[in-house]
Amino acid sequence: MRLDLSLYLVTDPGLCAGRGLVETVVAAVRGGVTVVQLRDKHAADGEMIDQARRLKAALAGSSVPLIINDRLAVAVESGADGLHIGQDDGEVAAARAALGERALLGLSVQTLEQMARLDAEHLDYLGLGPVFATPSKHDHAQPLGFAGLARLVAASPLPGVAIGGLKAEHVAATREAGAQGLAVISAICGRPDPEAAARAFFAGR
Ligand code: TZP
Ligand code: MG
Repeated sequence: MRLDLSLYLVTDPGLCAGRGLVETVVAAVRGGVTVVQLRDKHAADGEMIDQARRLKAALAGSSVPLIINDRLAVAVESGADGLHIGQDDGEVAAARAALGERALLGLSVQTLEQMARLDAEHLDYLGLGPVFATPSKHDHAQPLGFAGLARLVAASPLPGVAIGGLKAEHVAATREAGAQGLAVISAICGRPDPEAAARAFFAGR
């Protein structure tokens, strides 16, 4: 599947709960979201597989890939388009071997040290952040700011999507830092109108 990182929505069970996960995602995609990541730190695998299948069905006919956070077994079982893992979520090569060549595989990178020992051969893109401190991830690393983001992008052999406290007003600065797009939770999921919230990211382009 073609990967357009322009606006990457990461779901959150708390923030999306109000109007329902599928409804929120469908609205956000109408507003221009180009990638959806299903992220739920606490759901059982079975529940997440079920959610992934419902999301995959809702996204059928769109060109928006569905990526699973952390859980390789869920990505494989659910028929999702890919997996996103962190630095402590196992070996990139093992994930690639289990997923196959066609799946999308992303990795979170927070530091230049992590960038230096990247297994880029097996990866499609990187998540770079957090740009700002955010309540949406409790254990996040030291914020990079846009200068730190630019340093990571400059050292990266792969396309990067920036994450962490990003809002529509940060599109220009994120692009200037060299990232291909913005990944967000609360700027879309936590909004009363996720479609309009997504659309706002394209307002100045
Ligand atoms: N990884 C780094 S920051 C973050 C994740 C999953 C949370 C981003 O959420 P928000 O609400 O867009 O700041
Ligand atoms: Mg993880």
